[in-house]
Amino acid sequence: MTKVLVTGFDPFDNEPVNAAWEVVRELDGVQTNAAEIVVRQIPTVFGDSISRLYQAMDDVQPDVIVCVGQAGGRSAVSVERIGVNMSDARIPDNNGVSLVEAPIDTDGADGYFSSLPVRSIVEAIRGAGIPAEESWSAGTYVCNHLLYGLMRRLKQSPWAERGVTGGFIHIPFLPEQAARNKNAPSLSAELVRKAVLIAVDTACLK
Ligand code: PCA
Repeated sequence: MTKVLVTGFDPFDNEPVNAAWEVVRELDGVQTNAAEIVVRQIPTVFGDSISRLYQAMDDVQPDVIVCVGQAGGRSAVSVERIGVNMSDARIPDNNGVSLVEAPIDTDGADGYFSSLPVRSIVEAIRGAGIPAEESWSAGTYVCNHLLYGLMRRLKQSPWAERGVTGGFIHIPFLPEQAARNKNAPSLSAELVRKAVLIAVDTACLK
């Protein structure tokens, strides 16, 4: 059975909930056809988000890692292609830190691609009747920061030798959030949870 670490963030930017956490929190301990899921929460904080993820990876020793974040304003489940070596935030993180044009790793590569089967995941989610898309930008806030940190580590020992794969999925607001944010699109937690499970199984079967 493939062990999958799924993460979601705590609320940020004055929202009382984070759609990603509401969706993934209920997946802890769930077994699918292909996977055994362990869920961890990640703080919406530069730096700490990456160290918390690394801690979770060391504890759980997963074969696959799927990080999930909220992208208010997007209308589909967005499977991210790449994390870039730049933090440039419109709003401070949950520790009050604002980063502007700040490299994540001054010696690091410009970007790292997700190693999830992005195209197959998007097709499988759409096949289940849930809107999904490939995305070529995870933004320049904490989600991109985490994706960059994840993929940088998966290139290193022992993760690379073990063939551990990972990547990032952005999700729209929940309906209750869209009700407070004028004209924002939304998807229900149930649908997005189904999409995340499809992503997990598709990643495990590849
Ligand atoms: N979304 C933010 C950070 C935390 C989250 O859920 C982002 O898109 O960067």
